Amino acid sequence: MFDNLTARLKQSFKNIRGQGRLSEHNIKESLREVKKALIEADVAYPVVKAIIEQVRQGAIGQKVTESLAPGQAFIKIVNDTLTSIMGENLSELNLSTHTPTIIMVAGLQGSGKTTTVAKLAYWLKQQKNKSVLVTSTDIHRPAAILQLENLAKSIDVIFHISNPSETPTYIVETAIQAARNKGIDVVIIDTAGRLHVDTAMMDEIRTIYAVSNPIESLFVLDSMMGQDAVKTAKGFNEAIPLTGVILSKMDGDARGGAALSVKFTLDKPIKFIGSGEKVTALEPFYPDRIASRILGMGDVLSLVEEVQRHTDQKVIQKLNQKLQKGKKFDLEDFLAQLIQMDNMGGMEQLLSKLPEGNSAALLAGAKSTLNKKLTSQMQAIIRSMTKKERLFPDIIQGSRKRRIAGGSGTQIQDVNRLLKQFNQMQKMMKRFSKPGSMNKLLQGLQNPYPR
Ligand SMILES: Nc1nc2c(ncn2[C@@H]2O[C@H](COP(=O)(O)OP(=O)(O)OP(=O)(O)O)[C@@H](O)[C@H]2O)c(=O)[nH]1
Ligand SMILES: [Mg+2]
Repeated sequence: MFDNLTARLKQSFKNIRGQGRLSEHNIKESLREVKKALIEADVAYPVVKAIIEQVRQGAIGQKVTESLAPGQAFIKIVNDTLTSIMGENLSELNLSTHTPTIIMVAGLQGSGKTTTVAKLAYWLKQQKNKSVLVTSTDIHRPAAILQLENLAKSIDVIFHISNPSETPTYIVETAIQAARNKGIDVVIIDTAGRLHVDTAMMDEIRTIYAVSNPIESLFVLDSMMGQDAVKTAKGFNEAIPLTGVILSKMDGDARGGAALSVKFTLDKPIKFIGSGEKVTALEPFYPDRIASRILGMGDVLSLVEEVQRHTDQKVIQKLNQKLQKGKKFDLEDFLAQLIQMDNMGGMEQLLSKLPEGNSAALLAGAKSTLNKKLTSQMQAIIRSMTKKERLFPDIIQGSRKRRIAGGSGTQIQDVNRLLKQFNQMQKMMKRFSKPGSMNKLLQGLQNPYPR
């Protein structure tokens, strides 16, 4: 996410290093670079202009601050500007209505609406402790209703069954009635995808809006489509009053255009971002954290939150106690860690949130080797070991290796690589088991601007 933009912006900051203080003159070159980077990232032109102007004003008006070097001061100004252009603060989902709270999603074909309905239902259930009912008014695409039904089943959320022979009005009315009868907190309504803003489909979505009278009408915007999608959102907003946007597919090579353009162009907040096909891949949109991600400073807060949300604290505590007692990290522990990583959507996604710097460098090596496919392969290898082998990895030699490779459908080299990675992990764990070392790691994370 944002890789290109991040790299380009970094380049632009280089020019300011070593300057005495910020001035109209010495920021000129950097501003030009920032502008180029934003345009390349497919940010809408009026937004680019607004950002550049705001950064310029901020830089010139900058008092000489003792604590920040000019380069850092400039980065901070860009950071603050990007944050404000994206809406400054988290825009929360409005749940403060009489139950059931009605939420509807709309958007272009294939933008990720149905997936997002499931993600949102799961998020409401997990994070807000809400009971949720979902229903589909997509009577146009065969299998659309079944798709939602399967997703609902997978997250154990109530699915209100509908049928292509029914009208959207009937579906919405019966779904809301069912939710009332069952005392459900939130109803989420999926709608059919629209190829473009055509009259018949727009009439249909207007009807669905009128019948359901939702407190939240959310536009699911495929971030890979960039600022074009933002324009379409404007068209939708003329048909039904949108209350916010969910950016989907932020895990792809979205260049940042959509994230930076939505609030300014549409004057609607981004409420969530989706970053994967799994139902867990949804997070609230914090403009400040995203700005930090864009600037390559990582996103420590989301990272910490995500780790807490997905890790089994008991497993961690057990491991900590074990290490504190001076016991060795073994392959059983390694397996437990790999499983946790999977729960977190893979190492890759997690590490993308780390700031660059000392501690990230330490993990950068891991990033290249620990992709998702590999973690499941690694798990398979460990599962093919005997208990004794897991506890005393040193005994894994020639014939054992061959047996393990055979059992896990891998090659001897794969087993060797896993053992090597395990050794590295064991060393790292040894370092972290010393009192105070964890604090040091955290300090590294909290100082994204090493001088
Ligand atoms: N990588 C990635 N894929 C996503 C994300 N959200 C949705 N998808 C994928 O995008 C495709 C379309 O998703 P759907 O949820 O069916 O989209 P839709 O808007 O309901 O599509 P229609 O109902 O046909 O208009 C599916 O293959 C999803 O798995 C995301 O955040 N990241
Ligand atoms: Mg759909």
